[in-house]
Amino acid sequence: MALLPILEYPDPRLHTVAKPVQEVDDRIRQLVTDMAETMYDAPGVGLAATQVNVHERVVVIDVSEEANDLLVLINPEITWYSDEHQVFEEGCLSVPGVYDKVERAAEIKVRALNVDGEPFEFHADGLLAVCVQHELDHLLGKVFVEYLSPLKRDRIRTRLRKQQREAQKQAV
Ligand code: GNR
Ligand code: NI
Repeated sequence: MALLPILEYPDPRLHTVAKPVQEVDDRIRQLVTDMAETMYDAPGVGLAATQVNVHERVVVIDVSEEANDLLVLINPEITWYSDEHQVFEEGCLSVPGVYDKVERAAEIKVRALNVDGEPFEFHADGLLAVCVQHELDHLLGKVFVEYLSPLKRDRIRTRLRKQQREAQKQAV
């Protein structure tokens, strides 16, 4: 078990495009275990491998109230998007302290592999649909602030850079 460090915007590694997992083996299962521990510790409702600097298509999600219903998505694909959209106030563990509205499909269908390498499919709406789309964006190297205006994004970038400099000074 290990907590993994989370990359923070505007780290350029967050824009890496993840590769498909070739084989769901013990290495991937260990990554899933560590990612789940990191997500619950944060705490967050999702985490993409990209955020822990592993550029393979692995996601963990838990949107349950009790944080006891782990969903593991390996090589996930969204196979259907509803025409209807919803606006949701999003946050991201890689963009600490920033929350803003993002419009996405209200419902989706998802296909993925589980930790045994078996394919499964599900339908998602509400927070789960938001979260799956947010995490799959991470795997494509996209962070939610890229949906905001260039002005907002610039301000966020400047603010986070300053925060990171201050934190670095504290650490020395
Ligand atoms: O913990 C998280 N909460 C959240 C809230 C609204 C929309 C998306 C999210 S995902 C985020 C965790 C995270 O950064 N995942 O990549
Ligand atoms: Ni995120």
